[in-house]
Amino acid sequence: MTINFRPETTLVLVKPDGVRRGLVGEVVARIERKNLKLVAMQMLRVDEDLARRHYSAHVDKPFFPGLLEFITSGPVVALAVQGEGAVEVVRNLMGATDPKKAAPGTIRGDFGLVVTENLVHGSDAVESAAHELGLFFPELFSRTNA
Ligand code: D4T
Repeated sequence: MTINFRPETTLVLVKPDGVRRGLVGEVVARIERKNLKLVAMQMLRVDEDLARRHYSAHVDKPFFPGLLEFITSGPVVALAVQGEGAVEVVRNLMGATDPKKAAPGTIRGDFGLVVTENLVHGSDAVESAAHELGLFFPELFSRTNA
């Protein structure tokens, strides 16, 4: 089975801190009540290879080693989320990268405190969403249906 990338589709991760703190349902509920559609969902452990692919833009950043250790530290929940403007809508639901600056009412604003444990990931553009959906759901999303 494959899933079409249209309507616009984005990748959301509930990161290891979000899973450890029991916030999977909270994140899913916020996505659903926004009337976005959940089209795939999987709990998995991110290994070092997947982490390096997913965070390839950050390999040279000083925080990369810590980021690698964190994202591989426990299971994550990957979600494929669909709807008009899904990429931007999800980023707005999540709030700013640094939870200290994230507005109250957003996921990071309501539940996060430090940037190294910011609970969720959402693709930052339609193009990166296609790439990331292929990484986390290779059987469902491939470049051929992008
Ligand atoms: P992700 O990619 O997790 O959705 O986060 P953002 O898109 O909002 O932010 P990002 O790509 O700039 O950062 C990726 C990831 O690295 C962590 N991080 C970030 C960190 O540990 N220390 C830092 O100083 C920064 C800037 C948090 C998110």
